[in-house]
Amino acid sequence: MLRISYLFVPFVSSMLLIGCSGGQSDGKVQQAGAFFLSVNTIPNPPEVGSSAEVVVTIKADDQPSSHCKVEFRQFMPEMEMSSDKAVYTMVQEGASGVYKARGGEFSMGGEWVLEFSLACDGKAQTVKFPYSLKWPE
Ligand SMILES: [Cu+2]
Repeated sequence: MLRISYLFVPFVSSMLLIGCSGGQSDGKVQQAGAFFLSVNTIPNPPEVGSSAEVVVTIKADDQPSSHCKVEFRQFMPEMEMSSDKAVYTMVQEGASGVYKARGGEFSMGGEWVLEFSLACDGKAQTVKFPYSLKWPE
């Protein structure tokens, strides 16, 4: 009995680890000065051939930052595309610190960047989140 539970413990903890890293890839977090941006896309990851709804949650000192102006661009860093310059203005739900916008089509598989520009305290900052998208099978 003792032996069985001994074997069982590593199994359970590796399951927890898998669950944990899965959760992390759902929402990427980066810091810009005092602000923490957590980004999600629906679908996650975005799919080639369609657009995605982009949701960013901004916090400072663990509190929602509801006074930001947020927009983003999406582009492939390795090539120039006509869609590079499109800017999507994000709209906040109430004072939640959660900002949303639907971007443009992810027209190709490969490396993409979602580049957020946020102005929360007068000073504008940009943060880049990389996405590696697979061509559909
Ligand atoms: Cu491309």
